[in-house]
Amino acid sequence: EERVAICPGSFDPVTLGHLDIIRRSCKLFDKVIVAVLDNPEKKTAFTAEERMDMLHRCTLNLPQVEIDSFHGLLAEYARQKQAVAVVRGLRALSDFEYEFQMSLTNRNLNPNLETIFFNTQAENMFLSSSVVKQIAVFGGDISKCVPQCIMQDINDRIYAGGN
Ligand code: COD
Repeated sequence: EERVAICPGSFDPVTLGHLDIIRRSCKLFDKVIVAVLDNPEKKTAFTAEERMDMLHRCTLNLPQVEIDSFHGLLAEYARQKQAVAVVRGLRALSDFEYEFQMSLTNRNLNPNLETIFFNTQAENMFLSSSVVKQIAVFGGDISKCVPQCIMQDINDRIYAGGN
């Protein structure tokens, strides 16, 4: 039977930190659904469609990956997809409390759902979508933060000196 995992997130935009977690999930699961939270109340730099399109372009080399979006509860979405696990990344101790609470909540809502954590690679320790946006707004170099294929999308949208 096919073992499905979900990598949920905002991916606003996807970074090399996200891609590392996605790639490593592919080693453990038959199918990895990268699920973009589509929450109109949450202000994002990119629409859900744009975030999915960037994810798609960055994961063409990973045949097990499927890009999707979801709204509402992750536990419910996981049930629909018959996923056995949610995969999350942990950067620092500061990620722990939020992640711990989220995993307990998700398991209360869906007892069949396990959350597993991958520790970050040292070079991605301080990398987040927010950091990428902060660098890009001032025209800084984001080439160590995101894949080449989406750099233009980010600079076009974020760089304050652009048009
Ligand atoms: N290194 C390693 N991992 C990283 C790095 C990095 N540099 N950067 C990000 N990651 C990991 C994150 O730890 C996370 O696991 C994943 O990549 C996605 O990150 P983000 O920041 O894009 O995603 P979040 O944290 O905004 O996603 C939150 C959810 C959308 C999963 C959450 O809000 C949710 O499930 N919402 C739906 C409502 C719900 O079900 N709520 C109940 C649960 S409390």
